Amino acid sequence: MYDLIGDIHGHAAPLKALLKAMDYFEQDGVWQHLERTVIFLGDFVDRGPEQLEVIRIARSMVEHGHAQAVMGNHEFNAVAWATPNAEIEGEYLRIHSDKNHNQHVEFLTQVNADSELHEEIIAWFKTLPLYLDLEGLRVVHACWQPASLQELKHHTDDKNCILPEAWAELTRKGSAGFEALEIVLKGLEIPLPEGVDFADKDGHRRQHIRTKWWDSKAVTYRDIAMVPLEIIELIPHEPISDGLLSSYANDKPVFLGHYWLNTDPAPLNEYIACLDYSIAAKPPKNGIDNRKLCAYRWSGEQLLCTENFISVNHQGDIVNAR
Ligand SMILES: [Mn+2]
Repeated sequence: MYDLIGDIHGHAAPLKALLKAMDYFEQDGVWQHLERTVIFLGDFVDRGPEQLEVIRIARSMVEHGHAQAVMGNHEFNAVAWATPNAEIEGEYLRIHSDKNHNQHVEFLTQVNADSELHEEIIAWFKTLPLYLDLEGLRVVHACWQPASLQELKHHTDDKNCILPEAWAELTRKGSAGFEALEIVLKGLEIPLPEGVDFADKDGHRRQHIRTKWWDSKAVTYRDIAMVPLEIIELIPHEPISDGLLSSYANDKPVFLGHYWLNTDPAPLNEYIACLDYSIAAKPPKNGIDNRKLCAYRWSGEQLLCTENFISVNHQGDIVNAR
């Protein structure tokens, strides 16, 4: 059975502590368990201090059959950053802007950009599937939406890995493949009703909101919006237009990462669990440090429960274990 691990973002020490807490052990450089295997939810890189060690641990587990992994938006971006744009001389599939560079600079420094190791890691990222549909459970970095997964079938092989020739199309803003990939790796955004917008924390006017797409009870835009508390009042309490959401079929549990939660670990609902508890967030200036690396120990159950979460903090202490 599977132990699912959320976004790590270069924090190897909590990763080892979490593996140890679940009775995994390292043998000949490969972490393993006698009866269980890991599924990583993506976002191995960017931000944290030990990104190469995180990749070494995850990759060796995958290559020796002790883990599976899906691609996160940060791995997708890392590949696009390193891939020349065949149509524009000197450009890359992910533009080397200051903003994109800042987001990726920790990785580029640690890996020594353009080194052999960099190339090798990018090659490994390309082997990560966009999602896993296994017996009894599903795994995707941000959003399980059948229409988007269907669209992505045009761009992936039979293991759900991006085809070599599809990278250019999937990075082309506005293409059907790009839009589908955005949803799957970064979550579902929906447009607000005609004429409604709000200012985000940087003062930018926004006409779209991130959604809690898993909330099948949400009726209004405000119910479904995933926005900071100070902004929620600006989102209208109007019924969401038809066709913007497709509620999850609730026929199999789904595991996600991506959402930087900072609550106590618990499923989002009986069928859906997010395991990203913000291990890579900045420490709070005051108040309690709630940053955790989180796992869910799945043993075949169809209804997810809080008792099966286990997480560690930056000190490697187990918090919220069963
Ligand atoms: Mn992510």
